[in-house]
Amino acid sequence: MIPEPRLLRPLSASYEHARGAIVSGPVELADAVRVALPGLDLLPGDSGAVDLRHDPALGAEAYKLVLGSRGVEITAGGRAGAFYAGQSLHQLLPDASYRFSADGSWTVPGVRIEDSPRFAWRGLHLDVARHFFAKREVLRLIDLMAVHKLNRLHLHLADDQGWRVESRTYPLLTEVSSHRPRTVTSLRGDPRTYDDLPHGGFYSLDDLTELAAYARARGVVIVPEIDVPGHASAILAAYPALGATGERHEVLDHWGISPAILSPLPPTVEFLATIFDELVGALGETPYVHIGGDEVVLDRWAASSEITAYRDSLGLGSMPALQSWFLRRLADLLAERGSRAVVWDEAFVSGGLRQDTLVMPWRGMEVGRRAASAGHDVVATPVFPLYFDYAESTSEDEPRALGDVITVADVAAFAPAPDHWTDDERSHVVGVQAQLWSEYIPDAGTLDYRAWPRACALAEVAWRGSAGEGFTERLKAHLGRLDALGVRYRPLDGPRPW
Ligand code: TNX
Repeated sequence: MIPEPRLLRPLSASYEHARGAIVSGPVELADAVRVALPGLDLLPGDSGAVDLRHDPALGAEAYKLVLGSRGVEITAGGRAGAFYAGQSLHQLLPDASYRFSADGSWTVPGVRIEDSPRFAWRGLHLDVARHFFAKREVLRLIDLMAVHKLNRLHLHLADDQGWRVESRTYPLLTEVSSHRPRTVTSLRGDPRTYDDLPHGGFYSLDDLTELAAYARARGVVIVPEIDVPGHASAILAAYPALGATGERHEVLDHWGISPAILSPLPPTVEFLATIFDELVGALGETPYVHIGGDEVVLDRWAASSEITAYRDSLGLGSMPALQSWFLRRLADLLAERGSRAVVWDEAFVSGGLRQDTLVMPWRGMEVGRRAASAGHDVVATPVFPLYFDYAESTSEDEPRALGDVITVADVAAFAPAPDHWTDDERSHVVGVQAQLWSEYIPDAGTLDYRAWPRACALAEVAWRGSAGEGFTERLKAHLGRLDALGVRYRPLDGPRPW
């Protein structure tokens, strides 16, 4: 199984799974099991092959599962635990159970499982700004995350190259900023572009509502990101007055760090407050909102007399201090809306964050350790080995990617909360997340190829804390499930299967 359960004991009796098996127990838990096994026509009923019980003493994501001649007994701490018990049951059935044509009658060896996750945050980040992914592609990614007991989908909704969500208050964000033109002639064929073609797309607020509900039913929380105050060219193509200079920018047609930056003045804060209202309104309960804070070029703040005067009026001594003040202001607004802010690590380094802000150390775990020892919760996100936009080998047959190599084995060897940290530092590591930046992920096929099977290793580390015994062998067997699911993963020995 991937991820491997904490405790798994074979039993001598076997379990016979029949088509149309009845699931009984508390309605919400039974529903979760049925959602976890979508192709198998499980039916609700008073007593039957799969029997569920709620045990509040278990954690919400914890479960016990016994498969034997009396059927399946599941004890779950909550809906998520029941869902994960269903996923584990699914993995105990043959690979064919993942096909829509599954006929649903099998005999499998009995087993007893007791399971719960090591980390609360088991995430994948998807950059829908550089290349847009259609709603149905995101729904499918949620399905695949659920199979692997991953539970946070971080959607990077805004960057220099595109704004990807409807705003009813600021309609130009989609009219102007959700698409970018063909690359300008001087950059055609430059490695800072992908294919020089026009590109666009966005989710309506109703799409977000649908995504959030679909995700929630599968234990996945959507974490929206609006990256500010840098990475803001797309916003400034629509509403230039929100920028430091007031000048109009273009939606960028190439990658890299742009000097475009939002102003920290009150109109920008009001704009973002409205965007947060719309996001939280559409997503429903939104425990986390990511506000970026990475790769900010502060030159244009320093060059603005209005911004300098504003900084002085706040009694702040430097532009980095003003940036911290700005991000803290946004985190306060989010707190009023019931959400915690999440930031990339530069925002921690410039100081002044709210204590409850989560930090994502992308530049390496040393800065993550500093954030943890300063009392911030940390989600491990270092480039190596968690940037899944990077290639898996130097073969010329790999699809075009960023330079470095990150293998499945690198991911499996990763320790999110290293042994040499203090207990206090380790206790602040709430999870681990891989990043799918999409400069070089232009479509759903390449997304599959970059994500899988590296995300299987991520799931193993996120669920268990470290890869369990026999991971490589279990992964080889697990690929049969991905085949049945139609995932265009990267084969272990090399570039591409199709
Ligand atoms: C750095 S990680 C970025 C992204 C790029 C990525 C490419 C981070 C917060 N910023 O804007 O897409 O590298 O790997």
